[in-house]
Amino acid sequence: MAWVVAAHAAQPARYDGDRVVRVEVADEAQLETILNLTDDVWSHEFGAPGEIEVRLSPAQFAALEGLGLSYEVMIEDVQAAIDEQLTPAGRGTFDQFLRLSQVRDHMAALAAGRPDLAQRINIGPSLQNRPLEVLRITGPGDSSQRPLVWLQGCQHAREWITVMVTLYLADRLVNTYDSDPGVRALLDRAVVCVIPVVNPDGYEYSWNAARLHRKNMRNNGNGTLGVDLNRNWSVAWGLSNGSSGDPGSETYRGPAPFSEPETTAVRNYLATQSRVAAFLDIHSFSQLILWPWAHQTRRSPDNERQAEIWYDVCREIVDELGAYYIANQGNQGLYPAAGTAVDWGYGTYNVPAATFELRDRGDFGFLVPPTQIQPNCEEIWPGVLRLLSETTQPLRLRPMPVAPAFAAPNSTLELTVRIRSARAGLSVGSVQLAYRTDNGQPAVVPMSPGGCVDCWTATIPSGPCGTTLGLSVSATRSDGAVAHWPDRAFQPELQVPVRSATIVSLADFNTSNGGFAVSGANSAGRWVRGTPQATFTATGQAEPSGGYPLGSGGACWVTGVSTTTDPEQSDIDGPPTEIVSTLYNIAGLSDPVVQFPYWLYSDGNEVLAAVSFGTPPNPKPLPALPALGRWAVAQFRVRDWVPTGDIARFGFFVSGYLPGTVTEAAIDDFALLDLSCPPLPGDMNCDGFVTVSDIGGFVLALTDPAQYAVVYPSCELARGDVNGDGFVTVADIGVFVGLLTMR
Ligand code: 0X9
Ligand code: ZN
Repeated sequence: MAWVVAAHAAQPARYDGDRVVRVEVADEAQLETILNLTDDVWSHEFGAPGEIEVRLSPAQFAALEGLGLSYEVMIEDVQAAIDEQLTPAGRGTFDQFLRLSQVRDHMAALAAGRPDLAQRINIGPSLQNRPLEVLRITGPGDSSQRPLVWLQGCQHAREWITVMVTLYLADRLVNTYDSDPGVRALLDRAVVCVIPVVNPDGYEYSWNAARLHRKNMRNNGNGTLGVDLNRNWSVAWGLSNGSSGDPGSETYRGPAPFSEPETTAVRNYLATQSRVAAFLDIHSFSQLILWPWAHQTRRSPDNERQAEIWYDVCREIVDELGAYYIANQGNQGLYPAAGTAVDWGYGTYNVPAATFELRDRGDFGFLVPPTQIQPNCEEIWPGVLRLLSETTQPLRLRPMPVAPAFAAPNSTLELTVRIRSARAGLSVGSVQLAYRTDNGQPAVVPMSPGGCVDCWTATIPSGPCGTTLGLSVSATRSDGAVAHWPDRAFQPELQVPVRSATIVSLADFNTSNGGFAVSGANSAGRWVRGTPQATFTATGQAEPSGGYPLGSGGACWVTGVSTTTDPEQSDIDGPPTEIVSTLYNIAGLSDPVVQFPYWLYSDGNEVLAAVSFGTPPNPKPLPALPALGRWAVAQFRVRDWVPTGDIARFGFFVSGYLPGTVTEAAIDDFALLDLSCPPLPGDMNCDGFVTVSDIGGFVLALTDPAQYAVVYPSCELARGDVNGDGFVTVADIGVFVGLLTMR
């Protein structure tokens, strides 16, 4: 390998004429041939048949050409791309890649500028005796008991963008504390520790000697250099499926867990902290969010919780092209990796943990140009805020199954929230729902246990059409800890429009597929349209007894119709099975909502995830739907998910890997609704009420309809037809006066 030699040379290794090539391989033999050609593999997912991205020297490239495989050149000249990386895109801090010394200077400046918020801590040294510097960021006061979120970048030397994004997160937290009340509230209750460069020796080496160096700088004694720090952590360390015992390998795990000072320093520092609340390990590239386990396909016992949080984080992160990152359990989203930081963070602290893979999707790979630094920083920021919000409250509150998208006018709204806490201690009266109409005075009602496990529920009046209900829940644990939903740091209340819903389209799946089609390779338990056949496990009902509503529901989409009473017989076993809708045109709708009853049963922490697509191929993940083991109705306000564009597409994904567990899902009565308020007779100025302020409009409607249209451009003249005879005439006066005096 060129860079091993370069370690001892004065000049940096050069990659003139090297290419990064995406090769199509039809079988294992062809894959093997490519892997024998080079061990610098750039792609994160590869297998045969499929594609693999590799870096090839001119000689290796010539050899490839001799093989007759089809390929696509991603980077024409690796050295030119490297040179491009060194050309700043502008004069700002985040318009260029910073050297280690500049990163340290910037951290020092942040700490010096705001000693009340940021503290620089050396948790090192590294193997070559460089300080491992952490910025510990938190609001004034005693922070020793605050939940701590760990953000680390650059375990892998060549992943330069991770240094910049991680530094940016620290910078923005410190610099917006004064101006952003959300950031202030967060930092007043939590500690954020940021370490932009876990592998400073390797990072320096990638600047000085070998741009594409990955590992640390351990001299392995046999002429090879470096341990892969992300295979050196203790959880699942040493597995040969996902790490290597060969010192020459790019995934060499080292001689023992925590053999390296860099991983050891992180472990030792966190061991001194009272409450680790989340762990984020930032890498590049591929635009992925991967939660544990990385080392095995088997879901972790907390898979549902991890999925909930990381889908939420993922939804906040949208790149310039409008594309979302993809969130997945690590081993399914990528190859297996053993001894990783993410598995250690989760395995040790039992908290939300993830590997981020930042930009890009493979055009430049590790060599993303400086013009992408700033956008990458900005797109990650809201995701990290969301992570901080969800992991630093003492209790986790979540609407069930999802937040209501609307409330029917002059009716009632039932709200259910699930509240989970590390400790018990919620009693009746300790959970309260505050609600108000528009900006009126809030009323407070106690919520009572019910609806689902750990759930609390309350029913409130909705109010007149056209108004907005503001909802918020507070829960006080017996030890005094208080948590709010929504998180007060960001949003004082959930805004629910009070509107009438009209059905734009409804697919009941009784006689047709309703525009949905199956895709994906799953064999057992694939989606199928049919009439479910109840099955039961020891803990609940796996497959529903029929479509929704029970009794007269007919057929629906279900993940395999059982033909026996064995719950294992037609459940999902394997990778996700997927149904995707036809395209829906939502252009003319004022406030589209999708609504569907779903069934999800799991005894193995599986989740049902739905995605909506704007204009394909930019899927935005919807919240993970909770597995309730019964029919429940979910609604989504489409404009929350597809903010612009006329075309939407919806999909349902569900998977069930865990051996010996049962996972079943069903979808029925998929409806597209539109929200509006029918015109209120006599409400001539469209303020939602009939009052004396409507008299002017009413008179105008009678005497000068054309002028009425000018003065009230968004109101309908027909509102003046209060007697309902189809015309606005003097015959309406009596009824109008009656409406006024009634109020
Ligand atoms: O292999 C790694 O260490 C990470 N990818 S990278 O290209 N940045 O090296 C991924 C670690 C997490 N892996 C899985 N979840 N499978
Ligand atoms: Zn990496």
